[in-house]
Amino acid sequence: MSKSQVLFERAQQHIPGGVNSPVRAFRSVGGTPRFFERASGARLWDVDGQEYIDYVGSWGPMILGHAHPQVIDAVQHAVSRGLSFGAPTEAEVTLADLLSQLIPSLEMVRLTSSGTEATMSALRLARGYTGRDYIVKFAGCYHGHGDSLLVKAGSGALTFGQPDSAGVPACLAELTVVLDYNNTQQLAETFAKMGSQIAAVIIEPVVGNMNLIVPTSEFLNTLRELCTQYGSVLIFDEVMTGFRVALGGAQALYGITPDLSTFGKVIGGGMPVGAFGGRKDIMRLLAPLGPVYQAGTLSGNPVAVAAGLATLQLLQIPGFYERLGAATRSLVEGLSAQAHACGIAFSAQSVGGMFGMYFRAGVPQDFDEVMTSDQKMFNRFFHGMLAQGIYFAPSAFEAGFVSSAHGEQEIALTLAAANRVFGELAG
Ligand code: KE4
Repeated sequence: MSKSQVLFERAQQHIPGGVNSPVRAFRSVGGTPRFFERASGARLWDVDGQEYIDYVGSWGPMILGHAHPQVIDAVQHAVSRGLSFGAPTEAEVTLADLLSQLIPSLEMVRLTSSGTEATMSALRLARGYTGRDYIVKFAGCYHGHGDSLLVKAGSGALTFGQPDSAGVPACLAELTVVLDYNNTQQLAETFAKMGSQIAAVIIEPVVGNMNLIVPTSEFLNTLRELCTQYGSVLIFDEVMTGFRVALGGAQALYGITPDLSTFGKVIGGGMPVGAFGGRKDIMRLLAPLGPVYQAGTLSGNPVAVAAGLATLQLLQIPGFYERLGAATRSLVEGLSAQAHACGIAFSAQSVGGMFGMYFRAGVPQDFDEVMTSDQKMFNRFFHGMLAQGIYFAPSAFEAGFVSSAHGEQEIALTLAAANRVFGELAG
């Protein structure tokens, strides 16, 4: 037995499913999750000493690659001065100022320790601001595991066919209206019917949790117009897209100004940081200023903030996103070319440093089309690449991530491995 297998058996004694987050369990792809012991740049090493080129990047945070020296230095400096004070520090003010500078819609911002806290807090704030109860989300989008959002959710919930979690009271779930992503007509009809009752619409402006789905500009622009018309709060959940698809996030890429935005992942550089923020007139309702309560023992933690600040500084280097986008495009174009050469129904696309790949002929536009992808072929591809030392997300319903540490060599090695695996799949 491999050390990962031994550890996985042991882990299942006291940790449900042997993992601290379900999607890590390899349940949809089968086999044993790899237990990792170290990482550097674009590479991971598991407990059996196997090396992998990493396209999960801790599900997005590791945009600079693993263990970037400047991030490590910043964390070590912060750690040496104390781990947590539960009191304000200059670093979190600097991070708030920087986020507001890089994302102009963030007139004010509150830090949390996860993306889930950010989205659930943003929803509570929107309900408090509007005095309304209904929220709108889109099937296949995942916004963390807050009760109101575990309705037709994506990511791990979709992976395990549990888009609606047990334990969420029906009286709460019924306040979450679920629509179809990119269905502009359905959106307009829903607002015509109940717009004055909708507190907020929360959306992944580029979806990464039902694999990658790109919005149509008509859909996003109509959403913005309808929220403005009916006084509903438009929340861009940029936990994944923030600083991933562009320095200004998806809102910069598509030229849409949301009322609130949520962040996570990249802004912590691999450490636990989330954030939500936006219009001052809404954010002013937050305690201690206003009646909407929200809190967190480790919110703004100085060590986590140090990692985030060091990461965000490096992302501002001129040309960073051009290079990241080019590397990601070369990956998806190479994968598509090789699959097609082997006669495999395959498509792929990328937005900035995130990508989607689908075992279906065309790129999907919505949830229903994603579901027509050949999941069995994906699973065979996943394991074939894993055996070749290439680590993709262990789910057909997740996006992939490239870092600035993925150079020409890493892409070439990945495409060479894919050439072999596609050949086996076609054989
Ligand atoms: P966290 O609570 O996991 O930090 O963030 C929740 C969240 C919110 N919004 C979006 C758009 C997200 O993608 C996420 C979390 N993403 C998943 C990956 N698809 C995290 C991986 C996991 O659940 O283990």
